Amino acid sequence: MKLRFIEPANQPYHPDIRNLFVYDQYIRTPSNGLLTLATIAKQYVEDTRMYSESISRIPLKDLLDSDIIFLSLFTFNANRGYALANFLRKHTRALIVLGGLHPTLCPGEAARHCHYVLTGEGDESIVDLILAVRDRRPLDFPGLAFYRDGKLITTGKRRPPENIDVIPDRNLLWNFKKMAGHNTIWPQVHASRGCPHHCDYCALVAAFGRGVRTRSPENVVEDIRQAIVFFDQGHHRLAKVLWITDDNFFANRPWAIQVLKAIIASGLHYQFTIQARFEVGFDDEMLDLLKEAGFIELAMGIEFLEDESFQAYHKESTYRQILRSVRNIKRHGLRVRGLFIMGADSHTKGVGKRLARFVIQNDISGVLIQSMYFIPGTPVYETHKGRLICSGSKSAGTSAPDWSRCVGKVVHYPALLSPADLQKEIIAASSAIYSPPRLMKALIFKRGIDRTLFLGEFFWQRWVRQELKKELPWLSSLPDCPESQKGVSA
Ligand code: B12
Ligand code: SF4
Repeated sequence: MKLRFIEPANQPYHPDIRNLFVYDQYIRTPSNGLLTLATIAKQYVEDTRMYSESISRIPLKDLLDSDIIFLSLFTFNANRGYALANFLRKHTRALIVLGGLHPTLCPGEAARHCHYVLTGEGDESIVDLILAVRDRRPLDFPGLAFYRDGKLITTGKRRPPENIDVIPDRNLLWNFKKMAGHNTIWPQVHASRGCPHHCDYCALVAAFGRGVRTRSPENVVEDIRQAIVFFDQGHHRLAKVLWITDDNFFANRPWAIQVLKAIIASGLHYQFTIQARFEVGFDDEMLDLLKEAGFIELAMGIEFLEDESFQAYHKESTYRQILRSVRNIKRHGLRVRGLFIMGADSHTKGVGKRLARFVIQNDISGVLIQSMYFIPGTPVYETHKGRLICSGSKSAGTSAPDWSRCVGKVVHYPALLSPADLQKEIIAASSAIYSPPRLMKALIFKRGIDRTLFLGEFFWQRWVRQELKKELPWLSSLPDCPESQKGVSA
Protein backbone atom coordinates (compact mmCIF):
# COMPACT_ATOMS: atom_id res chain seq x y z
CA MET A 1 0.00 0.00 0.00
CA LYS A 2 1.08 3.58 -0.59
CA LEU A 3 -0.21 6.55 1.45
CA ARG A 4 0.38 10.23 0.81
CA PHE A 5 -0.58 13.15 3.07
CA ILE A 6 -0.89 16.63 1.56
CA GLU A 7 -1.09 20.09 3.07
CA PRO A 8 -2.29 22.60 0.44
CA ALA A 9 -1.23 26.25 0.49
CA ASN A 10 -2.84 29.24 -1.20
CA GLN A 11 0.52 30.48 -2.42
CA PRO A 12 2.48 27.26 -2.83
CA TYR A 13 6.16 27.36 -2.00
CA HIS A 14 8.61 28.81 -4.45
CA PRO A 15 12.02 30.28 -3.71
CA ASP A 16 11.78 34.00 -3.01
CA ILE A 17 13.88 36.50 -1.11
CA ARG A 18 10.81 37.36 1.00
CA ASN A 19 10.84 33.83 2.43
CA LEU A 20 13.58 35.15 4.69
CA PHE A 21 11.23 37.47 6.56
CA VAL A 22 7.58 36.95 5.52
CA TYR A 23 6.14 33.74 6.90
CA ASP A 24 3.09 33.46 4.73
CA GLN A 25 4.20 34.66 1.33
CA TYR A 26 5.65 31.47 -0.18
CA ILE A 27 6.71 29.69 3.00
CA ARG A 28 5.00 28.76 6.25
CA THR A 29 5.33 26.42 9.20
CA PRO A 30 3.84 23.13 7.99
CA SER A 31 0.94 21.35 9.66
CA ASN A 32 1.83 19.51 12.83
CA GLY A 33 -1.63 17.90 12.89
CA LEU A 34 -1.18 16.24 9.50
CA LEU A 35 2.36 15.21 10.39
CA THR A 36 0.95 13.53 13.49
CA LEU A 37 -1.50 11.60 11.31
CA ALA A 38 1.26 10.56 8.88
CA THR A 39 3.28 9.32 11.87
CA ILE A 40 0.36 7.17 13.03
CA ALA A 41 -0.26 5.85 9.50
CA LYS A 42 3.40 4.88 9.10
CA GLN A 43 2.90 2.28 11.85
CA TYR A 44 0.53 0.46 9.49
CA VAL A 45 1.88 1.27 6.02
CA GLU A 46 5.60 1.51 5.36
CA ASP A 47 5.30 3.62 2.20
CA THR A 48 3.93 6.74 3.90
CA ARG A 49 5.06 10.30 3.20
CA MET A 50 3.77 13.83 3.65
CA TYR A 51 4.07 16.84 1.35
CA SER A 52 3.33 20.40 2.37
CA GLU A 53 2.92 23.15 -0.19
CA SER A 54 4.11 25.44 2.61
CA ILE A 55 7.67 24.26 2.06
CA SER A 56 7.90 22.37 -1.23
CA ARG A 57 6.22 21.70 -4.53
CA ILE A 58 4.25 18.46 -4.66
CA PRO A 59 5.79 15.99 -7.11
CA LEU A 60 2.60 14.83 -8.83
CA LYS A 61 4.38 11.84 -10.37
CA ASP A 62 4.81 10.35 -6.92
CA LEU A 63 1.08 10.60 -6.23
CA LEU A 64 -0.16 8.78 -9.32
CA ASP A 65 0.04 5.25 -7.91
CA SER A 66 -0.98 6.09 -4.32
CA ASP A 67 -3.76 4.06 -2.74
CA ILE A 68 -5.04 6.77 -0.40
CA ILE A 69 -4.30 10.50 -0.50
CA PHE A 70 -5.23 12.45 2.62
CA LEU A 71 -5.55 16.23 2.38
CA SER A 72 -5.71 18.53 5.41
CA LEU A 73 -7.73 21.71 5.18
CA PHE A 74 -8.06 24.72 7.40
CA THR A 75 -10.48 27.39 6.20
CA PHE A 76 -7.88 29.66 4.63
CA ASN A 77 -6.51 26.91 2.34
CA ALA A 78 -9.82 25.13 1.66
CA ASN A 79 -10.24 26.32 -1.94
CA ARG A 80 -6.72 25.32 -2.88
CA GLY A 81 -7.36 21.96 -1.19
CA TYR A 82 -10.56 21.47 -3.19
CA ALA A 83 -8.75 22.29 -6.44
CA LEU A 84 -6.01 19.76 -5.63
CA ALA A 85 -8.55 17.14 -4.56
CA ASN A 86 -10.56 17.60 -7.78
CA PHE A 87 -7.38 17.19 -9.82
CA LEU A 88 -6.18 14.14 -7.92
CA ARG A 89 -9.58 12.47 -8.09
CA LYS A 90 -9.47 12.84 -11.86
CA HIS A 91 -5.83 11.95 -12.48
CA THR A 92 -4.94 9.28 -9.92
CA ARG A 93 -6.45 5.97 -8.92
CA ALA A 94 -6.22 6.89 -5.22
CA LEU A 95 -9.04 7.21 -2.74
CA ILE A 96 -9.17 10.94 -1.97
CA VAL A 97 -9.91 11.76 1.68
CA LEU A 98 -10.33 15.25 3.09
CA GLY A 99 -10.11 16.14 6.77
CA GLY A 100 -9.14 18.89 9.19
CA LEU A 101 -10.90 21.83 10.76
CA HIS A 102 -12.73 23.13 7.69
CA PRO A 103 -14.10 19.82 6.34
CA THR A 104 -15.19 19.02 9.90
CA LEU A 105 -17.27 22.19 10.01
CA CYS A 106 -18.39 22.08 6.35
CA PRO A 107 -18.62 18.35 5.50
CA GLY A 108 -21.28 18.84 2.81
CA GLU A 109 -19.12 21.37 0.97
CA ALA A 110 -15.91 19.34 1.30
CA ALA A 111 -17.47 16.02 0.30
CA ARG A 112 -18.18 17.40 -3.19
CA HIS A 113 -14.43 17.27 -3.89
CA CYS A 114 -13.38 13.85 -2.66
CA HIS A 115 -14.46 10.29 -2.13
CA TYR A 116 -14.73 10.68 1.65
CA VAL A 117 -14.50 13.36 4.32
CA LEU A 118 -13.29 12.23 7.74
CA THR A 119 -14.58 14.67 10.32
CA GLY A 120 -12.98 15.50 13.68
CA GLU A 121 -9.56 14.51 14.89
CA GLY A 122 -8.09 11.89 12.58
CA ASP A 123 -5.78 10.01 14.97
CA GLU A 124 -8.08 6.97 15.19
CA SER A 125 -10.33 7.38 12.16
CA ILE A 126 -7.49 7.24 9.62
CA VAL A 127 -6.46 3.88 11.08
CA ASP A 128 -10.03 2.59 10.65
CA LEU A 129 -10.02 3.85 7.09
CA ILE A 130 -6.59 2.48 6.15
CA LEU A 131 -7.37 -0.97 7.57
CA ALA A 132 -10.80 -1.11 5.93
CA VAL A 133 -9.33 -0.20 2.54
CA ARG A 134 -6.47 -2.68 2.98
CA ASP A 135 -8.84 -5.50 3.95
CA ARG A 136 -11.47 -4.47 1.35
CA ARG A 137 -14.09 -3.98 4.04
CA PRO A 138 -16.94 -1.46 3.69
CA LEU A 139 -16.36 1.98 5.20
CA ASP A 140 -19.07 2.22 7.82
CA PHE A 141 -17.49 3.66 10.96
CA PRO A 142 -18.45 7.00 12.59
CA GLY A 143 -16.94 10.25 11.29
CA LEU A 144 -17.49 9.74 7.55
CA ALA A 145 -19.28 12.10 5.15
CA PHE A 146 -19.76 11.36 1.45
CA TYR A 147 -22.25 11.72 -1.37
CA ARG A 148 -24.25 8.79 -2.75
CA ASP A 149 -26.63 9.45 -5.64
CA GLY A 150 -26.38 13.17 -4.93
CA LYS A 151 -27.35 12.73 -1.28
CA LEU A 152 -25.00 13.58 1.61
CA ILE A 153 -24.51 10.56 3.87
CA THR A 154 -22.93 11.01 7.31
CA THR A 155 -22.12 8.25 9.75
CA GLY A 156 -22.29 10.30 12.95
CA LYS A 157 -19.73 11.91 15.20
CA ARG A 158 -16.96 9.91 16.80
CA ARG A 159 -15.54 10.52 20.24
CA PRO A 160 -12.29 12.51 20.17
CA PRO A 161 -9.22 10.38 20.89
CA GLU A 162 -8.14 10.28 24.54
CA ASN A 163 -4.62 9.04 23.93
CA ILE A 164 -2.83 11.75 21.98
CA ASP A 165 0.72 10.85 23.05
CA VAL A 166 2.19 10.88 19.54
CA ILE A 167 5.49 12.54 18.69
CA PRO A 168 5.32 13.61 15.05
CA ASP A 169 8.11 12.09 12.96
CA ARG A 170 9.33 15.25 11.26
CA ASN A 171 11.38 13.23 8.77
CA LEU A 172 8.16 11.99 7.14
CA LEU A 173 7.62 15.45 5.69
CA TRP A 174 9.39 15.88 2.38
CA ASN A 175 12.00 18.69 2.37
CA PHE A 176 11.29 19.68 6.00
CA LYS A 177 14.78 19.10 7.32
CA LYS A 178 16.25 21.38 4.65
CA MET A 179 13.65 24.13 5.12
CA ALA A 180 13.81 24.07 8.92
CA GLY A 181 16.83 26.39 8.65
CA HIS A 182 14.55 29.30 7.67
CA ASN A 183 13.93 31.73 10.50
CA THR A 184 10.31 32.18 9.44
CA ILE A 185 9.56 28.51 10.15
CA TRP A 186 9.32 27.70 13.83
CA PRO A 187 9.60 24.44 15.72
CA GLN A 188 6.22 23.72 17.27
CA VAL A 189 4.76 21.27 19.74
CA HIS A 190 1.06 20.79 20.43
CA ALA A 191 0.71 19.46 23.98
CA SER A 192 -3.05 19.48 24.65
CA ARG A 193 -6.30 19.76 22.73
CA GLY A 194 -9.60 21.47 23.49
CA CYS A 195 -10.66 24.53 25.44
CA PRO A 196 -13.44 24.81 28.03
CA HIS A 197 -14.54 28.29 26.90
CA HIS A 198 -17.09 29.18 24.25
CA CYS A 199 -16.15 32.37 22.41
CA ASP A 200 -18.67 32.88 19.62
CA TYR A 201 -16.11 33.22 16.80
CA CYS A 202 -14.00 30.22 17.76
CA ALA A 203 -13.90 27.50 15.11
CA LEU A 204 -11.84 25.24 17.38
CA VAL A 205 -14.42 24.63 20.09
CA ALA A 206 -17.06 24.28 17.37
CA ALA A 207 -14.97 21.50 15.78
CA PHE A 208 -13.12 19.83 18.63
CA GLY A 209 -15.35 20.44 21.62
CA ARG A 210 -14.72 21.82 25.09
CA GLY A 211 -13.19 18.78 26.78
CA VAL A 212 -9.47 19.27 27.38
CA ARG A 213 -7.16 16.32 26.63
CA THR A 214 -3.49 16.34 27.44
CA ARG A 215 -0.32 14.49 26.47
CA SER A 216 1.85 13.07 29.21
CA PRO A 217 4.53 15.53 30.41
CA GLU A 218 7.29 13.03 29.45
CA ASN A 219 5.89 12.73 25.93
CA VAL A 220 5.71 16.52 25.56
CA VAL A 221 9.29 17.00 26.76
CA GLU A 222 10.56 14.32 24.39
CA ASP A 223 8.72 16.00 21.50
CA ILE A 224 10.32 19.33 22.43
CA ARG A 225 13.74 17.71 22.55
CA GLN A 226 13.30 16.10 19.13
CA ALA A 227 11.94 19.35 17.63
CA ILE A 228 14.98 21.29 18.88
CA VAL A 229 17.41 18.74 17.44
CA PHE A 230 15.52 18.67 14.14
CA PHE A 231 15.53 22.44 13.76
CA ASP A 232 18.91 23.37 15.16
CA GLN A 233 21.20 20.54 14.06
CA GLY A 234 22.87 21.65 10.85
CA HIS A 235 21.19 25.06 10.80
CA HIS A 236 22.08 28.53 12.09
CA ARG A 237 18.78 29.97 13.21
CA LEU A 238 18.57 33.56 14.45
CA ALA A 239 15.39 33.15 16.49
CA LYS A 240 15.85 30.02 18.56
CA VAL A 241 12.34 29.87 19.95
CA LEU A 242 9.95 26.92 20.13
CA TRP A 243 6.23 27.53 19.91
CA ILE A 244 3.83 25.58 22.14
CA THR A 245 0.75 25.87 19.94
CA ASP A 246 -2.01 24.76 22.35
CA ASP A 247 -5.11 26.93 22.36
CA ASN A 248 -5.35 26.88 26.12
CA PHE A 249 -2.34 25.15 27.69
CA PHE A 250 -3.33 26.47 31.12
CA ALA A 251 -6.88 25.05 31.09
CA ASN A 252 -5.71 22.02 33.10
CA ARG A 253 -3.59 23.78 35.73
CA PRO A 254 -2.09 20.78 37.57
CA TRP A 255 -1.03 19.24 34.26
CA ALA A 256 0.44 22.54 33.01
CA ILE A 257 2.53 22.77 36.17
CA GLN A 258 3.74 19.20 35.70
CA VAL A 259 4.80 19.94 32.11
CA LEU A 260 6.69 23.09 33.12
CA LYS A 261 8.43 21.23 35.95
CA ALA A 262 9.34 18.44 33.51
CA ILE A 263 10.84 20.99 31.09
CA ILE A 264 12.88 22.49 33.94
CA ALA A 265 14.03 19.06 35.13
CA SER A 266 15.03 18.06 31.58
CA GLY A 267 17.75 20.70 31.49
CA LEU A 268 16.80 21.60 27.90
CA HIS A 269 17.58 25.33 28.27
CA TYR A 270 15.65 26.64 25.29
CA GLN A 271 13.37 29.63 24.63
CA PHE A 272 9.62 29.14 24.32
CA THR A 273 6.52 31.07 23.40
CA ILE A 274 2.99 29.97 24.19
CA GLN A 275 -0.62 31.05 23.68
CA ALA A 276 -2.56 32.10 26.76
CA ARG A 277 -5.74 33.62 28.08
CA PHE A 278 -5.52 36.56 30.50
CA GLU A 279 -6.17 34.41 33.61
CA VAL A 280 -2.62 33.11 33.65
CA GLY A 281 -1.49 36.65 34.37
CA PHE A 282 -2.94 36.33 37.89
CA ASP A 283 -1.17 33.05 38.61
CA ASP A 284 2.20 34.01 40.10
CA GLU A 285 3.33 30.41 40.65
CA MET A 286 2.68 29.60 36.97
CA LEU A 287 4.43 32.75 35.76
CA ASP A 288 7.51 31.95 37.88
CA LEU A 289 7.59 28.42 36.48
CA LEU A 290 7.20 29.69 32.92
CA LYS A 291 10.13 32.02 33.41
CA GLU A 292 12.27 29.30 34.95
CA ALA A 293 11.42 26.85 32.14
CA GLY A 294 12.69 29.30 29.49
CA PHE A 295 9.47 30.91 28.32
CA ILE A 296 10.07 34.39 26.98
CA GLU A 297 6.62 35.33 25.82
CA LEU A 298 2.89 34.74 26.21
CA ALA A 299 0.76 35.29 23.10
CA MET A 300 -2.47 36.48 24.65
CA GLY A 301 -5.81 36.27 22.90
CA ILE A 302 -6.78 39.81 23.96
CA GLU A 303 -9.17 40.15 21.00
CA PHE A 304 -11.00 43.37 21.95
CA LEU A 305 -10.48 46.42 24.15
CA GLU A 306 -14.14 47.14 24.95
CA ASP A 307 -16.23 45.24 27.50
CA GLU A 308 -19.18 45.59 25.15
CA SER A 309 -17.47 43.35 22.59
CA PHE A 310 -16.30 40.82 25.19
CA GLN A 311 -19.93 40.46 26.26
CA ALA A 312 -21.36 40.43 22.74
CA TYR A 313 -19.16 37.50 21.67
CA HIS A 314 -19.10 35.64 25.01
CA LYS A 315 -15.39 36.14 25.58
CA GLU A 316 -15.19 35.93 29.34
CA SER A 317 -12.93 38.85 30.14
CA THR A 318 -12.91 42.58 30.76
CA TYR A 319 -10.59 45.40 29.75
CA ARG A 320 -9.45 45.92 33.35
CA GLN A 321 -8.61 42.23 33.74
CA ILE A 322 -6.56 42.29 30.53
CA LEU A 323 -4.66 45.36 31.66
CA ARG A 324 -3.89 43.94 35.13
CA SER A 325 -2.89 40.63 33.62
CA VAL A 326 -0.52 42.19 31.06
CA ARG A 327 1.16 44.26 33.80
CA ASN A 328 1.67 41.29 36.08
CA ILE A 329 3.06 39.09 33.30
CA LYS A 330 5.55 41.79 32.41
CA ARG A 331 6.48 42.17 36.08
CA HIS A 332 7.58 38.53 35.92
CA GLY A 333 9.96 39.36 33.08
CA LEU A 334 7.85 37.84 30.29
CA ARG A 335 6.87 39.56 27.05
CA VAL A 336 3.23 39.79 26.00
CA ARG A 337 2.23 39.41 22.37
CA GLY A 338 -1.29 40.57 21.53
CA LEU A 339 -3.73 38.68 19.34
CA PHE A 340 -6.56 41.02 18.31
CA ILE A 341 -9.83 40.84 16.41
CA MET A 342 -11.24 43.81 14.51
CA GLY A 343 -14.73 44.15 13.10
CA ALA A 344 -16.85 43.72 16.20
CA ASP A 345 -20.29 45.25 15.88
CA SER A 346 -19.31 48.05 18.26
CA HIS A 347 -16.19 49.04 16.27
CA THR A 348 -16.22 52.52 14.74
CA LYS A 349 -13.71 54.79 13.03
CA GLY A 350 -10.63 55.22 15.19
CA VAL A 351 -10.61 51.62 16.47
CA GLY A 352 -7.24 51.03 14.74
CA LYS A 353 -5.63 54.03 16.44
CA ARG A 354 -7.04 52.98 19.82
CA LEU A 355 -5.58 49.53 19.38
CA ALA A 356 -2.17 50.92 18.41
CA ARG A 357 -2.20 53.25 21.43
CA PHE A 358 -2.94 50.33 23.75
CA VAL A 359 -0.15 48.25 22.23
CA ILE A 360 2.43 51.04 22.41
CA GLN A 361 1.49 52.30 25.88
CA ASN A 362 1.55 48.81 27.37
CA ASP A 363 4.68 47.75 25.50
CA ILE A 364 2.97 44.77 23.85
CA SER A 365 5.82 43.11 22.02
CA GLY A 366 4.12 42.15 18.77
CA VAL A 367 0.65 41.74 17.33
CA LEU A 368 -1.54 39.64 15.11
CA ILE A 369 -4.56 41.67 14.01
CA GLN A 370 -7.29 39.79 12.24
CA SER A 371 -10.64 40.85 10.97
CA MET A 372 -13.33 38.60 12.42
CA TYR A 373 -14.13 35.59 10.26
CA PHE A 374 -17.24 33.45 10.20
CA ILE A 375 -17.09 29.69 9.75
CA PRO A 376 -20.24 27.60 9.48
CA GLY A 377 -20.81 25.91 12.84
CA THR A 378 -19.71 28.90 14.91
CA PRO A 379 -22.29 31.14 16.63
CA VAL A 380 -21.02 34.25 14.80
CA TYR A 381 -21.71 32.57 11.49
CA GLU A 382 -25.34 32.14 12.43
CA THR A 383 -25.73 35.75 13.58
CA HIS A 384 -23.82 37.26 10.64
CA LYS A 385 -24.49 34.98 7.69
CA GLY A 386 -26.53 37.63 5.90
CA ARG A 387 -23.61 40.06 6.13
CA LEU A 388 -20.74 38.10 4.62
CA ILE A 389 -18.65 39.06 1.60
CA CYS A 390 -18.40 35.80 -0.32
CA SER A 391 -17.80 35.10 -3.95
CA GLY A 392 -17.77 31.87 -5.95
CA SER A 393 -14.29 30.44 -6.21
CA LYS A 394 -13.20 29.97 -9.77
CA SER A 395 -9.96 28.19 -8.94
CA ALA A 396 -11.78 25.27 -7.34
CA GLY A 397 -14.34 25.23 -10.15
CA THR A 398 -17.11 25.16 -7.59
CA SER A 399 -19.65 27.42 -6.00
CA ALA A 400 -17.89 27.11 -2.64
CA PRO A 401 -17.30 30.52 -1.06
CA ASP A 402 -13.84 31.98 -1.51
CA TRP A 403 -12.40 31.06 1.88
CA SER A 404 -8.88 32.13 0.96
CA ARG A 405 -9.55 35.64 2.28
CA CYS A 406 -9.95 34.28 5.84
CA VAL A 407 -6.37 35.26 6.61
CA GLY A 408 -7.14 38.38 8.59
CA LYS A 409 -8.78 40.34 5.76
CA VAL A 410 -12.24 41.87 6.10
CA VAL A 411 -14.83 39.26 5.12
CA HIS A 412 -18.05 40.86 6.36
CA TYR A 413 -20.08 44.05 6.56
CA PRO A 414 -19.48 45.30 10.11
CA ALA A 415 -22.39 47.07 11.80
CA LEU A 416 -20.93 50.59 12.04
CA LEU A 417 -18.19 50.70 9.39
CA SER A 418 -17.96 49.90 5.71
CA PRO A 419 -15.79 46.87 4.84
CA ALA A 420 -13.20 49.18 3.22
CA ASP A 421 -13.10 51.44 6.29
CA LEU A 422 -12.59 48.46 8.56
CA GLN A 423 -9.69 47.24 6.42
CA LYS A 424 -8.22 50.78 6.63
CA GLU A 425 -8.46 50.61 10.44
CA ILE A 426 -6.41 47.40 10.42
CA ILE A 427 -3.84 49.04 8.17
CA ALA A 428 -3.75 52.11 10.44
CA ALA A 429 -3.13 50.01 13.54
CA SER A 430 -0.34 48.05 11.89
CA SER A 431 1.31 51.22 10.46
CA ALA A 432 1.37 52.89 13.86
CA ILE A 433 2.70 49.84 15.72
CA TYR A 434 5.31 48.98 13.10
CA SER A 435 6.32 52.54 12.14
CA PRO A 436 9.88 53.44 11.03
CA PRO A 437 10.53 55.50 14.23
CA ARG A 438 9.47 52.49 16.36
CA LEU A 439 11.79 50.30 14.29
CA MET A 440 14.68 52.72 14.92
CA LYS A 441 13.89 52.69 18.64
CA ALA A 442 13.81 48.89 18.67
CA LEU A 443 17.14 48.69 16.85
CA ILE A 444 18.78 51.11 19.28
CA PHE A 445 17.22 50.09 22.59
CA LYS A 446 16.17 46.45 22.23
CA ARG A 447 18.60 43.59 22.46
CA GLY A 448 18.79 39.95 21.39
CA ILE A 449 15.58 38.18 20.51
CA ASP A 450 13.45 41.31 21.12
CA ARG A 451 15.34 43.18 18.44
CA THR A 452 15.38 40.25 15.99
CA LEU A 453 11.64 39.69 16.32
CA PHE A 454 10.71 43.35 15.93
CA LEU A 455 12.85 43.62 12.81
CA GLY A 456 11.30 40.48 11.29
CA GLU A 457 7.78 41.56 12.15
CA PHE A 458 8.34 45.05 10.77
CA PHE A 459 8.89 43.60 7.29
CA TRP A 460 6.18 40.97 7.68
CA GLN A 461 3.61 43.59 8.69
CA ARG A 462 4.68 45.83 5.82
CA TRP A 463 3.85 42.97 3.47
CA VAL A 464 0.54 42.32 5.27
CA ARG A 465 -0.42 45.99 4.82
CA GLN A 466 0.49 45.91 1.12
CA GLU A 467 -1.84 42.94 0.65
CA LEU A 468 -4.63 44.70 2.54
CA LYS A 469 -4.16 47.95 0.58
CA LYS A 470 -4.37 46.17 -2.78
CA GLU A 471 -7.94 45.21 -1.93
CA LEU A 472 -9.23 48.66 -0.93
CA PRO A 473 -10.57 49.68 -4.38
CA TRP A 474 -12.48 46.40 -4.62
CA LEU A 475 -13.83 46.65 -1.06
CA SER A 476 -14.91 50.26 -1.73
CA SER A 477 -16.81 49.16 -4.81
CA LEU A 478 -18.91 46.59 -2.96
CA PRO A 479 -22.66 47.20 -2.95
CA ASP A 480 -24.36 47.96 0.35
CA CYS A 481 -24.82 45.09 2.75
CA PRO A 482 -27.62 42.89 1.37
CA GLU A 483 -29.01 42.37 4.86
CA SER A 484 -29.36 46.08 5.62
CA GLN A 485 -31.13 46.52 2.25
CA LYS A 486 -33.65 43.96 3.41
CA GLY A 487 -34.19 46.14 6.48
CA VAL A 488 -32.80 43.56 8.88
CA SER A 489 -31.10 45.26 11.78
CA ALA A 490 -27.44 44.50 12.34
C1 B12 B 1 0.44 26.46 14.49
C2 B12 B 1 -0.61 27.30 13.83
C3 B12 B 1 -0.23 28.05 12.71
C4 B12 B 1 1.13 27.90 12.06
C5 B12 B 1 1.16 26.59 11.28
C6 B12 B 1 -0.16 26.28 10.60
C7 B12 B 1 -0.25 24.87 10.06
N1 B12 B 1 0.28 24.65 8.90
O1 B12 B 1 -0.78 23.99 10.73
C8 B12 B 1 1.23 29.20 11.19
C9 B12 B 1 2.05 30.25 11.90
C10 B12 B 1 1.82 29.03 9.79
C11 B12 B 1 -0.22 29.64 11.15
C12 B12 B 1 -0.66 30.62 10.32
C13 B12 B 1 -1.97 31.05 10.24
N2 B12 B 1 -2.99 30.62 11.00
CO1 B12 B 1 -2.82 29.26 12.36
N3 B12 B 1 -2.82 28.11 13.81
C14 B12 B 1 -1.92 27.34 14.33
C15 B12 B 1 -2.50 26.62 15.56
C16 B12 B 1 -2.20 27.47 16.79
C17 B12 B 1 -2.07 25.20 15.84
C18 B12 B 1 -2.23 24.22 14.65
C19 B12 B 1 -2.08 22.82 15.20
O2 B12 B 1 -1.00 22.29 15.24
N4 B12 B 1 -3.18 22.22 15.70
C20 B12 B 1 -3.16 20.95 16.40
C21 B12 B 1 -3.48 19.78 15.49
C22 B12 B 1 -3.48 18.50 16.32
O3 B12 B 1 -4.78 19.99 14.96
P1 B12 B 1 -5.07 19.98 13.39
O4 B12 B 1 -3.94 20.53 12.64
O5 B12 B 1 -6.39 20.60 13.19
O6 B12 B 1 -5.15 18.42 13.05
C23 B12 B 1 -6.05 17.51 13.64
C24 B12 B 1 -7.47 17.48 13.07
O7 B12 B 1 -7.89 18.67 12.45
C25 B12 B 1 -7.48 16.35 12.11
N5 B12 B 1 -6.98 16.57 10.75
C26 B12 B 1 -6.18 17.51 10.25
N6 B12 B 1 -5.92 17.28 8.96
C27 B12 B 1 -6.56 16.17 8.61
C28 B12 B 1 -6.62 15.49 7.40
C29 B12 B 1 -7.36 14.32 7.33
C30 B12 B 1 -7.45 13.60 6.04
C31 B12 B 1 -8.06 13.85 8.48
C32 B12 B 1 -8.85 12.62 8.40
C33 B12 B 1 -8.01 14.53 9.68
C34 B12 B 1 -7.25 15.70 9.73
O8 B12 B 1 -6.62 15.43 12.74
C35 B12 B 1 -5.50 16.15 13.31
C36 B12 B 1 -4.99 15.41 14.51
O9 B12 B 1 -6.05 15.17 15.39
C37 B12 B 1 -4.02 26.65 15.19
C38 B12 B 1 -4.95 26.46 16.34
C39 B12 B 1 -5.33 24.98 16.46
N7 B12 B 1 -5.56 24.51 17.63
O10 B12 B 1 -5.41 24.24 15.52
C40 B12 B 1 -4.13 27.98 14.44
C41 B12 B 1 -5.15 28.09 13.33
C42 B12 B 1 -5.11 26.87 12.48
N8 B12 B 1 -4.66 29.21 12.55
C43 B12 B 1 -5.58 29.96 12.09
C44 B12 B 1 -5.36 31.10 11.28
C45 B12 B 1 -6.55 31.98 11.00
C46 B12 B 1 -4.09 31.38 10.76
C47 B12 B 1 -3.69 32.57 9.86
C48 B12 B 1 -4.70 32.97 8.82
C49 B12 B 1 -3.34 33.74 10.81
C50 B12 B 1 -2.91 34.99 10.07
N9 B12 B 1 -3.79 35.97 9.98
O11 B12 B 1 -1.82 35.07 9.62
C51 B12 B 1 -2.39 32.07 9.25
C52 B12 B 1 -2.60 31.43 7.86
C53 B12 B 1 -1.32 31.19 7.16
C54 B12 B 1 -1.51 30.86 5.73
N10 B12 B 1 -1.74 31.85 4.91
O12 B12 B 1 -1.46 29.73 5.38
C55 B12 B 1 -6.95 29.48 12.51
C56 B12 B 1 -7.68 28.77 11.39
C57 B12 B 1 -9.17 28.93 11.46
C58 B12 B 1 -9.86 28.09 10.43
N11 B12 B 1 -11.16 28.06 10.53
O13 B12 B 1 -9.26 27.50 9.58
C59 B12 B 1 -6.59 28.56 13.73
C60 B12 B 1 -7.53 27.39 13.97
C61 B12 B 1 -6.52 29.49 14.96
C62 B12 B 1 -7.85 29.93 15.50
N12 B12 B 1 -7.98 29.98 16.80
O14 B12 B 1 -8.79 30.25 14.83
N13 B12 B 1 -0.98 28.98 12.07
S1 SF4 C 1 -10.49 30.96 24.77
FE1 SF4 C 1 -9.53 30.78 22.72
S2 SF4 C 1 -9.57 28.59 22.20
FE2 SF4 C 1 -10.99 28.92 23.94
S3 SF4 C 1 -12.99 29.21 23.02
FE3 SF4 C 1 -12.13 31.26 23.27
S4 SF4 C 1 -11.04 31.68 21.34
FE4 SF4 C 1 -11.47 29.47 21.39
